This record gives sequence, structure tokens and C-alpha cells, in this order.
Amino acid sequence: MYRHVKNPILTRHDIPDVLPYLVDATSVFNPGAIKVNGIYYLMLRVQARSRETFLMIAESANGVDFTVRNGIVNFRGIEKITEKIYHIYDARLTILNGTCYVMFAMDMDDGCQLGIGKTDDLRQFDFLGIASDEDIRNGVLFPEKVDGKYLRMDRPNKARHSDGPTSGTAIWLSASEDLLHWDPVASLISGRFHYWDEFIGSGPPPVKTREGWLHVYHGVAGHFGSANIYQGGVMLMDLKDPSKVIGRCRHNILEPRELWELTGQVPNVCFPSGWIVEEFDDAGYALPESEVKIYYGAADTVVGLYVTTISELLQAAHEA
Ligand code: BMA
Repeated sequence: MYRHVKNPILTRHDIPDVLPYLVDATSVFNPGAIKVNGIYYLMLRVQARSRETFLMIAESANGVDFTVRNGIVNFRGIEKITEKIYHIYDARLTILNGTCYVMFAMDMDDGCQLGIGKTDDLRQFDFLGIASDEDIRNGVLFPEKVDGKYLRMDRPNKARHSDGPTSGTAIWLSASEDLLHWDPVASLISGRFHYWDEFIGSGPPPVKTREGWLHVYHGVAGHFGSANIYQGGVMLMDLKDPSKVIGRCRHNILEPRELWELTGQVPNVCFPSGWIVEEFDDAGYALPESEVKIYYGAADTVVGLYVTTISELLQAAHEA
């Protein structure tokens, strides 16, 4: 596992102005990721000096050098929501039945909700609806139905960092027939108080391996006075019954160490939100030797790239 030499791979200098929303952007972080026909796409969270956040698309032929498109993502139909939406952010991208679905956080007056949208060409985006009815964040769709149902992992906001935003100490599995109405199935993992992952939330969507559903999540250590340290880790779920957790790392796999992770808008943050697994077998299982590119927000300021393999991640998931 290593940090790519070109890190940070995206900074505010890569963001074009989009008048009147974005002039001389403040920061870019927490991207969702997919790869379609050999092209890598990131859906970036870009923050303006107004402190509004916008979603923007970046593309790349090699997964390292990205060009940010001039324009912000607008979900067609979102204007029908009558309640005020302050920000949409932290998009997670999942390809399911050939369509790219986007789950994102929506800051509204009654807390954070999960929105869902879709796109067939990464140019036009349709809003499907609000897919939650409680304060909740970090929703990620599974890339296929299991037992005839859509599945997602999500993180109800039932706790709060000291002086900080609402957060949570459990990642849940939820199921749905229509992608909009979700029922909790089981609590998957809980925060480990006093250790690296006290508060937790899902990262990129789970990926199928022969050993189980592999998933990267973030953990927050909140026991260092006013500092909240955001790190990445892995867990593994049973293939047939993902409500059964069969592995979880003991150590984090990624923690703030570089200056651009340690300092910035929000110091000490590595927030994995997108990944590209390069190689799958014919039945759709990720190959153990496959390279994995993990994209993460660093210090809520820039985008980092961490490179590893499926087998290294599986090894970490089995260490607890
Ligand atoms: C979380 C979310 C993330 C953010 C992180 C660190 O609660 O708001 O979007 O990157 O805090 O500030």
C-alpha cells in the first residue's frame, strides 16, 4: 500500500471558475469514483469561497492525471423539492445494471438526508428522490441486488463529535425494493470506543471478492481533545448474507501523515470515498492481485490517491 507520488492529485488550482457559483475555488475533496470504457471519472466535492459546495466531474485516462470539466453537476428534477437544500456533497458512485447511481448527502433544515440520482452518460444527471427519513449520512449502494433486493450501507447520525456536526457510531445494512424507501436490516459494525474507529461511516461501495463483500470505511478517533482524526479501514461481509460481518481490520489502513493530510480546512482528515478495482474474473469477482486505487479527501482541502491490492485489503480485513 502506498501513496501515489503525484499526490495530492487534485487541488483547488485544478478547478475552473464556473460563474456565478465558483470563482477561485477554496477546496476539492471527498470524490466518488467509477471507471467506464477505460476512462476514470471522479465526482468531486468542490467548495466555493461562499462556502457553498458543488459537485463537479473530473476525468482521466490513467486514474492519476485528472481534468476537471467546466460546469457543475445539476440533478434534473431536484428543483421539485420544496424544502431548502443547503448543500449536496460526498457523492458515492455505484454501477448497478449498467446505470451509474449517485448517493449523496443533502444538508437540510431537519438534518442531513440521503439523495439518490442516476446518469447514463455522466453528462446528464436525474434526481430520483430523497431516500431517507431521518438524519443520516454515508449512504452507499451495493453494485448488485442480493436476494431480489437493493442493498445499501448507511450511517444514521445518532451521535455528535465534540463541538462538531452530527455523526454516528454504527454502520447499518438497509434493503429496498425501489431505491427510495429503505428498511434497516441489521447493524453491521459499531464504533470501537478508545481506538481508531470510534465514529464510523461507509466509504466507497462494497466490492465482491471470492472471500466476501469487501468494504472500505472511515473511522474517527475523537479522544484527542478538540482533534477528530479521520482514517480509513476495511471490513468483509458474507457474500450470500451481507448482514454477517466476517472480517474487520485491527489497524487503520490509511491515516493522516503527509502535511496535506495533517493541515488544511479540517486538519487530520483522510476520508476515502471512491475506489477503482482494476481486475475482475468472468463471474464478476475482484481478483486478489488486482490493483486498487483509493481516492480520498485530505484535510477537506485536496484529493489524495492511495494504491493497494485486493489481497492486501483482504489480509487487513482478517487481522482482528
Ligand atoms: C464528516 C463529513 C465529511 C467531512 C468530514 C471531515 O462529518 O462532513 O464530509 O470530510 O466530516 O470534516
